[in-house]
Amino acid sequence: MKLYIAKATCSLAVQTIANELGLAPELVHFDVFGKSTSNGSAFADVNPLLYVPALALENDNDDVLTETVSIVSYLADQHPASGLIPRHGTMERVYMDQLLTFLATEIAQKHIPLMRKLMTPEGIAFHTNKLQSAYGVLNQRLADGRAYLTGEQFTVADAYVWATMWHERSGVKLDHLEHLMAYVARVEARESAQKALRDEAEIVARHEASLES
Ligand SMILES: N[C@@H](CCC(=O)N[C@@H](CS)C(=O)NCC(=O)O)C(=O)O
Repeated sequence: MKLYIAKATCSLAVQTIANELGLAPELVHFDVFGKSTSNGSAFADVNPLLYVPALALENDNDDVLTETVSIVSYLADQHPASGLIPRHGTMERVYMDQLLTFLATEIAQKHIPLMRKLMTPEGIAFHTNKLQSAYGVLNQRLADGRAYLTGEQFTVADAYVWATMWHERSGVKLDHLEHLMAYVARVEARESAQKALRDEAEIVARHEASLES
């Protein structure tokens, strides 16, 4: 498999889940601003919208998966014993899908126009407010002392939250949400997350060096 990633983006969620599962997809770095890839391929052929993550399965159909939620769910579903996602057909899975949709729409996508500095003052206030409320919901869930969002088991949702903690780049104050901040540190301390950061840094450095030479 080839996993297309970009620096400090939601692709870290997929890397983390792959690491949890002991998978080692070949990483390809996409430079979001310069539009080049670390292997010289045209990313538009992989995903015409130029969004990471994208996972090229290299199966008989050359399937390419996009959408963070779909990719992490697909990987975890291949390994049900990992406990990274509840099984299809259960209420736990319905609640997990609900949570993943919430993370994609109320958190990840709310950050992006803020980070890109594309908004009017009214838009900034609107998105900031929405993000603080959404993170407040997560903080409230964690207030009972649970280690992860759905209990003691680390799941795809936790990887996704960690990978999209972009509040500093968005200028959204979250320091008052103490359960959330302790939880994010807990996720970041996992070896799967640390390896994702190391692997990302390595391929970004290699790509940058190749562009300079
Ligand atoms: N709907 C996609 C969106 C992914 C997305 O927003 N990716 C960002 C990085 S987190 C990206 O590739 N941005 C590149 C760009 O905007 O040009 C998903 O949920 O996976």
